Amino acid sequence: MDCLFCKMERGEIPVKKVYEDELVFAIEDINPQAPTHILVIPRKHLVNSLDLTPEDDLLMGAVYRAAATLARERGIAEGGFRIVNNNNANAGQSVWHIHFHLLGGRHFAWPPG
Ligand code: D5M
Repeated sequence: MDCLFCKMERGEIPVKKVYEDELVFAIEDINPQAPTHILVIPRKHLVNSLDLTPEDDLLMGAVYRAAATLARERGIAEGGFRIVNNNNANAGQSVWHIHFHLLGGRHFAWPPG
């Protein structure tokens, strides 16, 4: 499949995985928007949250637990962090394989831009 994150998952594009387990892996974002900006990526190819089915409930738990583990490892847990998932055009989704941005290390405004 011609999908950037699937190619990373299969090892066809070399990338440093900063976390991995059976269900997800994580990489540094190429265009960081905060001092910590990591992408938590399900191994399974789903386009975005609209593709989720009940069989992905375990996967979503793995995503959030991986993000929390990474937040603690990077020292951003107590200060505060965001987990962001962009879905479709208005949200700015640019890679069509579901992924979750872990952002931290600075203050974030609300509402988001
Ligand atoms: O987020 C897609 C994110 O993917 C965006 O923040 C850039 C990142 N990206 C794109 N290509 C790469 C590579 N090769 N390595 C690391 N990060 C990458 P979205 O929510 O779809 O806009």
